Amino acid sequence: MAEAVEREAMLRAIALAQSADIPDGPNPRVGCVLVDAEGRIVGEGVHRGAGTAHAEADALAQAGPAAQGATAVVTLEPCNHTGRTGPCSEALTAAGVARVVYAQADPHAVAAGGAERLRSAGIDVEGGLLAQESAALNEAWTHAVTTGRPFVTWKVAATLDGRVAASDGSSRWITGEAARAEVHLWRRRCDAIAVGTGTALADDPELTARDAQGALVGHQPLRVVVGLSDIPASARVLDASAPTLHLRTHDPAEVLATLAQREVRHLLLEGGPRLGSAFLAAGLVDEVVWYVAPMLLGAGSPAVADWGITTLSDGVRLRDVRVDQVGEDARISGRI
Ligand code: AOF
Ligand code: ZN
Repeated sequence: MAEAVEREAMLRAIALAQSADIPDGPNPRVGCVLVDAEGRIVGEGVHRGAGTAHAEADALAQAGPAAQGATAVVTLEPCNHTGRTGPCSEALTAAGVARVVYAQADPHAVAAGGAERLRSAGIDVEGGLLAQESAALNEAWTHAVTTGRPFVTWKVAATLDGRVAASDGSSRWITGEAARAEVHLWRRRCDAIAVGTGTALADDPELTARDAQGALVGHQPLRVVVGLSDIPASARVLDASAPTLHLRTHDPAEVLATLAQREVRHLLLEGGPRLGSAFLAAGLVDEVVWYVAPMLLGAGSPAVADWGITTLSDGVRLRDVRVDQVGEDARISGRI
C-alpha cells in the first residue's frame, strides 16, 4: 500500500487518540485505523481508559469482516499480554489483518512483544512511522512505564519576590483567576496531587479538580499528603470528593515507589516549600510550572526551602524553557 496512505492513516490515528477525553487511570492514549487494499478506511478505534477495549479491538469491532486483508495503523505497538483485556496481537491475527504499521514501540515491559508475535504469525509488520508524534501523546505514561516511577510536575504560585505566603500565613490568592483555572486543568491531567502535611494543615486545601463554577469535574486525581504529622479528620483533603492517601514519610523516592505501585503515571506536586525542595534535592522533579504574580511582599515563606545550595554554579537551571502570560500573571515552565 502506498506509503502516503499509511502516513495519512497514522495522522488520523493520532487525531483519534487525542480526541478521547484524558483517559482516567493508568493507560496510554492510543488510536487505530484499519485501511483496506484500496486505501479505504474500514474501521477506526480509540482507547478510552483502563478496563475498556484497546484501540485495535475497538477498530476491529467496527470493521467486522472488512478487517480481513486490511492494514492496521496504530499509534502504539499492539500489546501481547492479557491484562484487563486480551492481547491485541492475537485479535489482529484472528481477524486476518495482513499488515500492521505502528508508531511507538511499547515501552511497557508487561505488554511488549506484540510486533514479534505478529511477525511469527506471518503478518507484515513495520514500526516507527510518526513515532515521535505518537510518543508525544503519552509523555508522562512513557516516562512512568520506562523508569518505573511517575513523571513529576512541580507547580508553584509565587509573588514577584518568590514568596508563597505572607508572614501571617495568608496565601489566598496570590495568582489571578486565569492562572487558578489552569491549575484545575493540570489537576485533571494528572493521576495524583501531592502536598506536604505543613501545607495541608496551614492552607486546608481541597486538592480537587473543579470547573469555573466550582463543581467537581469527572475524573478526580488521588490526593496525597506527605509527612509525619496527623491530619485532622475535618481537613478538606479528607472529604468525600476524592480518595486520599497519607504517606507518613519524608522520602520522595518512597512516595514515588508507593504511587508507582498504584499505577500513578503523573504526579502533580503542589507544595509547600519543603516538599518541593525535598523532591528537587532528590533529583525527582521532571518538570516545573511556575506562576509568578505581579505582587510584592518583602516577607513571608519563600517558594523553595533551602536545600543546601551555597554557590551559583550548583543552582538548578531549567531547560526547554517557556514563558507565557496567563491573565496578569506569568507562567514560566521547563524541564529539569
Ligand atoms: C491501552 N490501550 O489501546 C493499547 C494498549 O491493562 P491493559 O490490559 O488495558 O493493558 C494496558 C497496556 O497495554 C498498556 O500499558 C500498553 O502497554 C498496552 N497497549 N493499552 O490501554 C490500547 N494498545
Ligand atoms: Zn492491546
